[in-house]
Amino acid sequence: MLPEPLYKSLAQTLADAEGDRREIVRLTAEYPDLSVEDGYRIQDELVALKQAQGHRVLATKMGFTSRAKMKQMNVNDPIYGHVFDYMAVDDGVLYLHELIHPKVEAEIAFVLGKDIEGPGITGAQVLAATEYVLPALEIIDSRYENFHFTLPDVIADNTSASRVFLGTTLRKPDELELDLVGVTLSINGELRDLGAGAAVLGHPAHSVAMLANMLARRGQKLKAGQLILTGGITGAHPLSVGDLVCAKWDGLGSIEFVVKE
Ligand code: OOG
Ligand code: MG
Repeated sequence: MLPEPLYKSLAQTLADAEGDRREIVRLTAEYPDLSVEDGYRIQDELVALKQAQGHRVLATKMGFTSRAKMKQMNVNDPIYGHVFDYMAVDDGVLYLHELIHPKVEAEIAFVLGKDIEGPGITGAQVLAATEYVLPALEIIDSRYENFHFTLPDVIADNTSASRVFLGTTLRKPDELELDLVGVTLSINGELRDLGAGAAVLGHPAHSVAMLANMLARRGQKLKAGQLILTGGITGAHPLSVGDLVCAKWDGLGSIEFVVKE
């Protein structure tokens, strides 16, 4: 536990780093005892701060739900965070001057048709409550130097949430075998990464179930209409000016964007 006012001031430090596009040293360098619970308390303050600025939560996101991501970032536990409305990009252009050191990863997103309240939620219950699924490319942009962080740090930093591109192909979950949906991620016509839905906890619906169960521990639930990113199927790939990024999902269409200065 940290002294109460520190949660807010650390959230402000992270928000300032995002606003100033400046890397900071991970919080655990100064507060080595920071716990996962502390991380979520700071994240809560960050959400409150953004909402006070007039921003809205657009989606809830899961992170570190695939082996590819856990291995890449050297962590073992799934985490959740929030994607705000200002993070959605809809003109196919990612501007690097707005960001620090962004990376792209391919995901599958869910939109719920019914509320889901844990604990004890299963993937089958999630699928029964899902209105549709769609593809998403998440842009993560850790506010920490070189993406160096521990689990409490990255939770406090809202799980590196930065931008999102949502696909326009919506499918009912029973129209696809989501675990078998293949995805390819190419940059400048060159295949960079690939995977299948099963990379995410065996099935992306398990990620939503886990989120519902994690939220239940904090007395929260998932609501009808809620958008959820289930976590990177592929690893995350750094971006440079001029890159043309194209990802394709079997049965869920594709998403393309260009990276500009
Ligand atoms: C944290 C974000 C993780 C995912 O899909 O695994 C994440 C990070 O890798 O910086 O969004
Ligand atoms: Mg992600």
